[in-house]
Amino acid sequence: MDPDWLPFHPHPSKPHFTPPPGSVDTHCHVFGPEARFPFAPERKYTPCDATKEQLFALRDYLGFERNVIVQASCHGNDNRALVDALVNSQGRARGVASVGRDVSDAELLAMHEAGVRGTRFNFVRRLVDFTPREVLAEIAARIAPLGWHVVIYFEAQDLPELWDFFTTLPTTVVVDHMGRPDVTKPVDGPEFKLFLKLLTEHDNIWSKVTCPERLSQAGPPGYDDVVPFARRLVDTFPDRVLWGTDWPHPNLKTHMPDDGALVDIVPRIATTPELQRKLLVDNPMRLYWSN
Ligand code: 0GY
Repeated sequence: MDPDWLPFHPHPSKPHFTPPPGSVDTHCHVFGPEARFPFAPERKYTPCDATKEQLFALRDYLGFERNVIVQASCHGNDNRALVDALVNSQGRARGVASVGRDVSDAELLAMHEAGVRGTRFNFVRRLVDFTPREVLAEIAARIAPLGWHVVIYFEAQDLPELWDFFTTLPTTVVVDHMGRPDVTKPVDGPEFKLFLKLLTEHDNIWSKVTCPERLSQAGPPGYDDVVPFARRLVDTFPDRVLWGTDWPHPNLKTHMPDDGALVDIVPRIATTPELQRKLLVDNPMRLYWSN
């Protein structure tokens, strides 16, 4: 693993908040194990192993029932570790894969069988090499008939340039980590307003209200500066938001979050039992377990 790699928290606290029955952690990853599922040669970082067994143990410990495992860039378009986790989850995990234009229809179908329901387009330059938009559009058109959606990962300053591409995608579109806002700017400022406008004008676009530990300047345990951004999204678009831990938290440089403390942020961003149920159960079940 990279010399400055921060491994995930070895002993997270037990959350005070009890997730409603059937809760889904919709953003988490598996890494390797490298000896069985080597990392991709084109990767931009080399993490520690983070296995399916460790992920499922954390799921149970935190009081969740299901996972959505998102292909991480360190595995490139090699989805074997992801698929292995899905098929060994007793139906309790779905996946978001990463595919290239060379993927065959048979491979897509096999991934669907295993539990994949989406593909991820990553626009964060430190994580992936550039893929031309027409290639991504071609992939989106191929996965749409399967009922899959597209997960997009980008940074807030790039939204204006990416807007036309995102708004012409033919599927449901899920934005990772609230479009990575700069939370030192006001929640009512022009940058986050543009992101709210994206969801207001396009009802096929959803947002994950994830990663306070990645976005915060205030830091743990409360990540107070991120809460208003997530809360605004949950209040405004209660049927199009998802929550996840982001375990095992790749590429954090300052600290490793306590996953139990992350769960305790949920009632601060989804402030009623109804909003909590939509965020943790109804929305993910509709998107990942209905086909
Ligand atoms: C995340 C965030 C990051 C990494 C990846 O695919 C990835 O490698 O998504 C990041 O470094 O911001 O969602 O896990």
